[in-house]
Amino acid sequence: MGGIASKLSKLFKNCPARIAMIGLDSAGKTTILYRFKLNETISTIPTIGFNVETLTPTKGLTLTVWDMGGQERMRPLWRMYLRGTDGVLFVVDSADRDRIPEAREELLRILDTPEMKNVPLVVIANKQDLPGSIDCKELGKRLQLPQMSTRPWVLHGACATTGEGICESMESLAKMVKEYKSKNK
Ligand SMILES: Nc1nc2c(ncn2[C@@H]2O[C@H](COP(=O)(O)OP(=O)(O)O)[C@@H](O)[C@H]2O)c(=O)[nH]1
Ligand SMILES: [Mg+2]
Repeated sequence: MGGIASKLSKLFKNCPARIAMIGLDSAGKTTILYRFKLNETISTIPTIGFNVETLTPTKGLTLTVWDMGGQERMRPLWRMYLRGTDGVLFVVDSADRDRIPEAREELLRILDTPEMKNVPLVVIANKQDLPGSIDCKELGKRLQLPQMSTRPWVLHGACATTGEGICESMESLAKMVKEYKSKNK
């Protein structure tokens, strides 16, 4: 099968990248990480009310991962972790309709910082397998993605439990990060 792990090493071989992987709790972030078949243990930096995982699924690719939501006072900390970010992976539970507005708010809050200006965004519309999940196009609208003027963004439907859509998301991410870095550095 080859799998996502070997794909990742190819994608990011000549493109070292620092990626922030974020989303509300239960969106599916840990499940996606599991698909990368990480051998190393995830290092968690515990701060009261704010757990950040920093991991390297493959040489050159650094992921910082945390659950967002209801942590306005943690904002200075996010900003510290966001410094030097080359791309954002935003994971959404497409079936959790009630929390889409909250997800949108948190996303906009993150992107609306000087550190994140024009940093490319890949949205993973996760849990597409669940009945009643919102389709990609509608989710994009609800997250107000079309309103982003200068930021490159893309949205992929996915199912983290089967792995569907995860490869595609990482391919887009690698491509966009490459473009971003060639323009900005
Ligand atoms: N049906 C379905 N369940 C999923 C999917 N992705 C994750 N889950 C489940 O959603 C729950 C939360 O996932 P988790 O990865 O822990 O979310 P996190 O809080 O963002 O790390 C777990 O029970 C997962 O098994 C998916 O694509 N489809
Ligand atoms: Mg998790």
